[in-house]
Amino acid sequence: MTDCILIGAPVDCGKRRRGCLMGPDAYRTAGLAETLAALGHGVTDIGNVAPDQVEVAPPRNGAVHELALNVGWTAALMRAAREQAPNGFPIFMGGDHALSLGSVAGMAAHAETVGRPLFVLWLDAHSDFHTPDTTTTGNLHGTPLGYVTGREGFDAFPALPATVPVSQVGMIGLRSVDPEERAALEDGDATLVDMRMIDEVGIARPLSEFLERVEAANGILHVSLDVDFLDPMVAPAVGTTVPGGATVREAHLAMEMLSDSGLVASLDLVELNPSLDERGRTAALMVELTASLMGRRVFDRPTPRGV
Ligand code: NNH
Ligand code: MN
Ligand code: MN
Ligand code: MN
Repeated sequence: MTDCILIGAPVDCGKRRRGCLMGPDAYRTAGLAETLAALGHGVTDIGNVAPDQVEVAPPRNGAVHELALNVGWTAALMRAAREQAPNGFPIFMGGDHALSLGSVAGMAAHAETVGRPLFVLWLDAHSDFHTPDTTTTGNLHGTPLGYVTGREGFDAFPALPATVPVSQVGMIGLRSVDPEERAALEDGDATLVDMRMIDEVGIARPLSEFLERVEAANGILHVSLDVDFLDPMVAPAVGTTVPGGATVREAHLAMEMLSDSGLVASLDLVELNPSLDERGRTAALMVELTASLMGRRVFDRPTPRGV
């Protein structure tokens, strides 16, 4: 039994297309709390966090969108993560991926407090390794891994209480990496698993190799699940669809293996844009994947309601 703490993070400033602010309520409507409770977990929904009000100097890169609001969210969510992590298993209901500047930075601080290294698993079509200086779109949802690993260019953002070494980051599902991100990733030692590797060897092998490293280091793991990790045919409710993504079973297998590992300490559910969904199917799939991460076995799956 785990004490799940649902944290609403209706961040919608990490890109131009609006709608992710409805994400937390879409997860509530899809029955996230009830699903976790039915698995025997304790569930507390603390409601939605609000961004801090901050003022910042204008960004060097004129393309950057909504810098002050993104900084305000980062400060508020970093604080929420540090406050809630000692009480249970935080689940950040997004909100776009800019929320992870705060959630991951806060979990890194928590990990340091408990004396264990934080590893981060990024399930995403994108590497999100930009900085405010390198982004060409100006969309800060493309920067959280740049921030938490301590790349330069984030001077407007809160100082990191603890950074996550690039060697402790695993990215699985990659199929859209910008040239500046690629150049920076080539200098580092992140674990990079693109869709071709998943096609060739499956998702299980690279994931279990990564989990073995987390375990060997006595680490704890933060999982950041971007809707666009999934193939748009099964998860249409995201602004940045990239064809050729993970299948339903690849995603569930990853979650089942993560559950078995016992290493996961916290989760982000990001980029769900309910205005792009089809009868709630993407929100429902994200809830099902969360259930697999929290221990639901294939054989435990309940008969669907309403049939
Ligand atoms: N790399 C692109 C950018 O920086 C896309 C980022 N978009 C995402 N990331 N959806 O997950 O704008
Ligand atoms: Mn992302
Ligand atoms: Mn993405
Ligand atoms: Mn970009």
